[in-house]
Amino acid sequence: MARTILSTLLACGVAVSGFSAAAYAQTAPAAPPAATAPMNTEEKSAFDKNGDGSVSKTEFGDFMSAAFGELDTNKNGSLSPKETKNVMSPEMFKKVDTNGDGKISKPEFMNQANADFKAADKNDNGSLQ
Ligand SMILES: [Ca+2]
Ligand SMILES: [Ca+2]
Ligand SMILES: [Ca+2]
Repeated sequence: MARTILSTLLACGVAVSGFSAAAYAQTAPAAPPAATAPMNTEEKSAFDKNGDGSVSKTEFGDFMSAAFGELDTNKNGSLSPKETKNVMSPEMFKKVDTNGDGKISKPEFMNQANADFKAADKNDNGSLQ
């Protein structure tokens, strides 16, 4: 089963501000990919900054943007396979690196984030409940 960046980030508990160790619970092999399952409260609170109980595309984008910054440990504006080894398989890296230059740029990362959001937004209303 293809895992999304979202589910992988959640599974690995990327140290984005506000993100809690609760995400580590998701590493159990039986856990469904987060993008296809309703988010639990802990997951949602990491995204839902305005606390209205749903995750808007803006909130999701802000989270993923912050995640990119966290992952880019050498702050050169792109992600190397080394920087993403904890959250992405080599296959996923290749998929996200759409121009195949061996680095994930922020636009490439955000494109994938948008695709993940769309996939999770089953009823297409622009927010995740
Ligand atoms: Ca919200
Ligand atoms: Ca980097
Ligand atoms: Ca690239």
